[in-house]
Amino acid sequence: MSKIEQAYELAKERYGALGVDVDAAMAKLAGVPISLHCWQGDDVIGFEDPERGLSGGIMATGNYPGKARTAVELRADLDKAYSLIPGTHRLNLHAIYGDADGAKLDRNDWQPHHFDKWIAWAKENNHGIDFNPTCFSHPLADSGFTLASSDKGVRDFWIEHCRISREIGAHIGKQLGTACVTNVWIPDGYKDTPADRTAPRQRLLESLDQVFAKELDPAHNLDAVECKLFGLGSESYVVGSHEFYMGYAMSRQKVLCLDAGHFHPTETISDKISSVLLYVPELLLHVSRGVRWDSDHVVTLTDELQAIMQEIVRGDYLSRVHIGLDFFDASINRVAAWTIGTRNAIRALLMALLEPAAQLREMELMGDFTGRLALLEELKGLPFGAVWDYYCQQQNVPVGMAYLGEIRGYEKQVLAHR
Ligand code: RNT
Ligand code: ZN
Repeated sequence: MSKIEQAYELAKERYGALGVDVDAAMAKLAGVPISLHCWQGDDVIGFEDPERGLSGGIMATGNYPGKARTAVELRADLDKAYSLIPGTHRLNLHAIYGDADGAKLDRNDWQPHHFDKWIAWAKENNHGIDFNPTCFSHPLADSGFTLASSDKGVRDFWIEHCRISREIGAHIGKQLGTACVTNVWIPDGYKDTPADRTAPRQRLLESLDQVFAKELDPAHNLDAVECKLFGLGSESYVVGSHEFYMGYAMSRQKVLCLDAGHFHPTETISDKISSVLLYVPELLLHVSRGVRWDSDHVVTLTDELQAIMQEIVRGDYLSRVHIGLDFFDASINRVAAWTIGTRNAIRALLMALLEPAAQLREMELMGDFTGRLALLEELKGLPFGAVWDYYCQQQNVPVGMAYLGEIRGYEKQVLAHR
């Protein structure tokens, strides 16, 4: 027996004594896909025009060498990341990442067939795909407004883009046999105090109703909407606030997207999950990490990450929550950023699956809050790492820091030559 197996056997005994079935937890974990966001691979630039900088109140800082410049490079980088992450996972694509064989297309030129290479690649590797209209980084978004613009021409342009994006999503979902979650996020907002908070929200509501007017088969495409508190340059007012989209998703029965970095700094999304799922059919999570003004740091194993995964598991919501990631760090190796962030999300999910749920619930119902506190704290010291290592080995991915050696090799052989 290897050291990893020995440690695993001992860990299994410890968890077993609490009534936790470790093998069942790992089997369940293996069935949960995480949607990796393509945009970590090139700092949210896309393939329309590399000269067109990132706008929309989001920003990637750093100039670590080796970012992907083409769809072929991006897929190669993703393949590398997926090979270091246990399990089978999805890809979250933005519209600006269509693959038109290098031809320059503008925003509303993208059609479903421009994503066929992504679809073929996904089929080969068993990845589902999710999608996003790109309502930023474009001259018609320079005013800071898209779907909520006071200019009808601008509004119509973005309505059309969002409509096509849903069709692309449905095309992808149909081809892959797994529904594509198409998530609408827009940057619209004001830097300084608005005189009218109402009109832009009324316009956004009308635009969204137009975007979603055509019914699409939910087996192919699921519509999601994402709120935000503020962005760079939209510090005072964001049209698509939490209340706006919560109301929208509830009244239209859409998927609500909660981004962990889009709320007040001390506000957490973990506590929202069980509330909103009483009223919306499904959730999309953008698992991220806010640090001061930035909402998109690489996901680390924080208390909040663990709380999010605990909520999903404790509430038995795995079938109603789509777990996606959303961070972009251009100051470190981008393949490492994906790998570290995704492995952390999966680690936190495994920790949640290893909870002695029945016992904790029982204590709570009996009013034994002392016991609940004691057990929750004891769990933090259990040999969780031994189970994680064994899971990685079982899934044929590097155990522990060994993934970093692989990334360093890839950097030398591939990234350094870009
Ligand atoms: C921006 C939103 C949104 C984006 C992506 C690139 O604050 O979080 O999800 O990060 O669309
Ligand atoms: Zn997001």
